[in-house]
Amino acid sequence: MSHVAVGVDIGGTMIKAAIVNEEGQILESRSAETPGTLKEFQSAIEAMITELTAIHPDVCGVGIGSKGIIDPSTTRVDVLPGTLHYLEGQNLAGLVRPSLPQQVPVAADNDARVTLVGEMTWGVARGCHDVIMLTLGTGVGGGIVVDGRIVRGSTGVAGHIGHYTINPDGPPCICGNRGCLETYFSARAIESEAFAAVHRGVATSLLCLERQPPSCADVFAAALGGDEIATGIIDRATAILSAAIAGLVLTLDPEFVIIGGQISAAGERFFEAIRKDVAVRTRLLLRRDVRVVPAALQNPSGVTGAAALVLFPAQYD
Ligand code: BMX
Ligand code: ZN
Repeated sequence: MSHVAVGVDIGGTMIKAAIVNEEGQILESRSAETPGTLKEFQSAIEAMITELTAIHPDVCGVGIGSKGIIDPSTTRVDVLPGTLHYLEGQNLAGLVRPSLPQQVPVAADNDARVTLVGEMTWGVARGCHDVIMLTLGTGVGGGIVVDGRIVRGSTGVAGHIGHYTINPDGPPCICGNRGCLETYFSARAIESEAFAAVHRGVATSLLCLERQPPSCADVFAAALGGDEIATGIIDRATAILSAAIAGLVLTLDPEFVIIGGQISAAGERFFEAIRKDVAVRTRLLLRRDVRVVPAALQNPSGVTGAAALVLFPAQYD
């Protein structure tokens, strides 16, 4: 009989939990807006896991992907600036264990890294040796595979592509740096640009939206509808993203690049713009056009990868 596990994805906007089987299928799922306090977080995660394990009490464990720097050996959140700062110093295993029906293993790692684990287990990265993954969401997450193994670095921080310095004098970032990639391309960065345009009263369809300030999805939709301001915001952000990807490609020479996260649903026009710019920037040295592909496991891809941490522990320790 196929084992099942609980996969949990702790993101900047939503927290999600699901029962996932060994085929990577989601059997049950729950989600909630990311709470603002530890107490609210604890009750939200407890409610989700209690509901899911009431339906599937035979779970073999819980895997957790979270923003920030997570110590997989203890599940401690070592660093987590921004809206989830209250989790810093917490052991994620300790937060979920009270809701579990029996003593089962609890594993945790950075959310982008576990999303890549999902792609290595059931998605486009199966059997790959050298791959870069970016998760384009509230922030920009990263995961890197070199010689078939996930790169963690000397203290587990490796892969934080979102904090690659794009412009030394750029906007301040939650990580304490300035001009990080995610201050130019991420849902928050795109929404900040849209808010600024609306705030200045610029002629754009974004002004007429009922929901203010516009969401990242609203900006992409307005660009698709031909709105010049929205198109400019998306094109400028995408040009910076693809330049950063070109730098990563020449640094790591991956077989291909995977793009996941909520923004990857922006469609073929978005991917084509990235592929073209990355090719122009890297073709001479690389002598090939590196493939840039969407993640196979669509949202909530983070929960399936998280579940893989406990469904197939031997592969990712
Ligand atoms: C941030 C960083 C990463 C996280 C990524 C995606 C921090 C420093 N978060 O770059 O750890 O993987 O965002 O976050 O706290 P998400 O909100 O898009 O899931
Ligand atoms: Zn940063």
